[in-house]
Amino acid sequence: MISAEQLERYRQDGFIIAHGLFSQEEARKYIEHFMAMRAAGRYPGDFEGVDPASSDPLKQYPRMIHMHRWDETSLKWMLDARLNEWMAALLGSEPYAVQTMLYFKPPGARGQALHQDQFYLRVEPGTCMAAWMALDRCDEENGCMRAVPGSHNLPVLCTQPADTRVSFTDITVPVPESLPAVPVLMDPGDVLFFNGSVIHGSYPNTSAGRFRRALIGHYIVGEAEKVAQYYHPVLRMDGTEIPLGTSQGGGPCGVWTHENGQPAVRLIEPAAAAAGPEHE
Ligand SMILES: O=C(O)CCC(=O)C(=O)O
Repeated sequence: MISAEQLERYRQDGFIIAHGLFSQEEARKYIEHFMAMRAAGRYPGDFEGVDPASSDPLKQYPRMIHMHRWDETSLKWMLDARLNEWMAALLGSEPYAVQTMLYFKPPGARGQALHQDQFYLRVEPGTCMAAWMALDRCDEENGCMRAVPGSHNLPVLCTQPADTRVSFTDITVPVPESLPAVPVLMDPGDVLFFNGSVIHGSYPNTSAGRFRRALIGHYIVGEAEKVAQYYHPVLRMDGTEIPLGTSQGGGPCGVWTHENGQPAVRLIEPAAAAAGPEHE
């Protein structure tokens, strides 16, 4: 169960690791399951964000998206009571489940540039929540997650082109030097929870032979009325479907400025900001 200290940490940073929420043995079984599935064939969404003409290691191990729509193991994991209990404690009520993803991140693979999930999910009202479970030990060498503490109350920021030599996605959000994205070190079975405003991403896997596999669920707050089209159908945590509306992209986005010598964010109209893709 989540402690008062962990809740306070989440309130301050916008993210928290539930250490050992799943066992190392469970993580090992998920690795076996998804590696076998990856080897067995192709799935919808495989090559989104990956140039199939390149020699990118991600071409051999593209991430999987929305597996819960066709894989029972993924569906069961997404709705697992342990994830629900943590998110209900962090959010104040049970979330709805909208997405699963499996990142293989083999040695040599690029990372994913810093971004905010709410840019893609467009939850209204409220925000989204990620449950990011490490299947391998994740550290700086194999491109662990990075997150900016305290970014959880920011609005959706305006995006910029990313450096695609180190990121397989092509947009990013800038962060002031005084707000570094800190490495999030995790062991197999640990779950990182973070809300939709938290600026996060990862650098390349520079290890010689270590994968950095992660099983990821995206959820939305229980009071939400709308989410972007790509994330429908929306499921309650008992697996039943709940009809929600569809949100549209656009609207003002934030740019960094300074107030009293501290970084602050000012909202500008979307015409002045770069357009982005419709989903992650
Ligand atoms: O695993 C990563 O490197 C990034 C994952 C991510 O950005 C996400 O789950 O939203």
